[in-house]
Amino acid sequence: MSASPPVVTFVSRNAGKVPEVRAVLAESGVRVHWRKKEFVEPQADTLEEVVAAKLRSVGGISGYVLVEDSGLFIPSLHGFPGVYSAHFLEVWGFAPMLELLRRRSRTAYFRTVAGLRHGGRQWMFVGEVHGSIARRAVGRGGFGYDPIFVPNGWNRTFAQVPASEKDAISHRARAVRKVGVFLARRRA
Ligand code: ITT
Repeated sequence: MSASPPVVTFVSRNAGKVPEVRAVLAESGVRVHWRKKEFVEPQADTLEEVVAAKLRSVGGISGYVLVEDSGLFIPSLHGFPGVYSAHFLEVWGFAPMLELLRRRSRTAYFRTVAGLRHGGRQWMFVGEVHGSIARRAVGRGGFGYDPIFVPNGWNRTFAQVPASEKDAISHRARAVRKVGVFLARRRA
């Protein structure tokens, strides 16, 4: 049995991810220390490859280290923006996507791959939430694509609900919740 891991260092440049990761890991009694870092992301086809590169670059940090990579995937746009989600939003905003989807299926999903590292060992955990792209951006909560993503069974975007409602079902929460369960089992 391994020693108790009460703290995980979460490495990311994205302040919006931090309260979500914190709230979800708190469910398993795990505390989160945020280390702000800008990753040099590789040109990669999958979130898993990006996470593997992120995990390599945090090798010098002791204890449990968590990274994650997320993307919005739209099947009618052949999975775009996917691994390019951050770049696309920074450069173009929502407008071209909303325009492209005027005559295409609005079905979409968010996917997160969370990577956990401890010494020389590492693990990956995946979470997804499926839904559709709204006709226009609505709501002020969350970050990134939250104002245009409506989960299946909802009539509101992620940006229109309290954080706890997003954290109940989101891609990130689903992946990170698996991390919490994994860490709790290792402590048991
Ligand atoms: P890292 O330092 O953790 O890499 P990042 O902002 O570059 O932070 P990602 O590459 O994982 O993060 O995320 C890609 C983009 O996808 C991100 O910048 C957001 O625009 C969007 N995104 C990710 N998770 C989201 C969420 O829960 N809600 C809305 N948009 C999200």
